[in-house]
Amino acid sequence: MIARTASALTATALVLAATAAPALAHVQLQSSSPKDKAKLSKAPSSVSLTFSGPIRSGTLKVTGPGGKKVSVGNGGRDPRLITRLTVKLKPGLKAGKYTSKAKIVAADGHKESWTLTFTVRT
Ligand SMILES: [Cu+2]
Repeated sequence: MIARTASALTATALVLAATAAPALAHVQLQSSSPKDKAKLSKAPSSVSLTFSGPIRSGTLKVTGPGGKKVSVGNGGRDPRLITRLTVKLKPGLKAGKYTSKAKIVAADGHKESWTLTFTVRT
């Protein structure tokens, strides 16, 4: 009985491992707020990137006109959502182009990075 259960579990584990393998490929960026290359009439108060899978950790830095850093701290994984990286922005962003640089360590241990932009028109 125990042996049968064990082999059934092993078979299940093998099937799960085989089907899970593609899902464990590098995480993809699924969405972001603001969207990449967005043109906004109102300055956002935060930037977040949502991935196709869980992340272990990450940093998110946003710079604006003149290369000035406008994000508060280094950002990090959203405490409420393990697939999201987020950072708050300083209030009152001026008009101009902003660049968000994200670096993450995915749950599979792989390091990935993304660069997105948005423009504030005020
Ligand atoms: Cu990976």
